Amino acid sequence: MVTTTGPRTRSAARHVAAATTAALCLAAFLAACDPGPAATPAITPGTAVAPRVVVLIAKDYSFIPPIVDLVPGETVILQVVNGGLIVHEAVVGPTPVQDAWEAAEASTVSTPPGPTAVVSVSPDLGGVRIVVASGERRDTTFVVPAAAASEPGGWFVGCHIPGHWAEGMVVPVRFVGPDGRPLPTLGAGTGGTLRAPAAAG
Ligand SMILES: [Cu+2]
Repeated sequence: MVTTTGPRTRSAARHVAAATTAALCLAAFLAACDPGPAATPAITPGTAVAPRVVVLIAKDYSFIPPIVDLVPGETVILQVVNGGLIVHEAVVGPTPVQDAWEAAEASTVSTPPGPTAVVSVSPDLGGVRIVVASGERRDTTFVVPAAAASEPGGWFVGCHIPGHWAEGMVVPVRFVGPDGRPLPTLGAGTGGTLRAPAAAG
């Protein structure tokens, strides 16, 4: 058997070398461009003088957007729009707050149609609760606690009108810095699995 290193073989070798070089360049390019943790668009944190508007749209039975970005320490105007056919609410706060409202409102499950039943929770577990009738909008000014990102379990926006959380009316809060980069957090708000409130089992 005769082997040669004729023009075709040398040409193939050049192609292999070129392909290898291209692969190495691509790898170097991708390494240089590694974006790290997913970033959201930069946020200008709200202040007492110039609160940032955060729009939450409630539907039957979900929230838009699917993740709510908040900057610890900022002042926001929570603008809750109910685009559904029935009353909804937006409870904003950490897991204990969500659990408290779920338990409190469970007692209203058999109330007849009409005005929303009056329910309450311990003031230290109140968080922010914004009840909005179908087709209406309510604006609420809220200062995000500076230490919110370090609370275990994460923060959520949820609706606790009986059955609504279970239907899917809960979205996580993602705490981010002013540059839009997610902050280290102990909670599930950066994409972990949402669990049902304690009262719902
Ligand atoms: Cu609801």
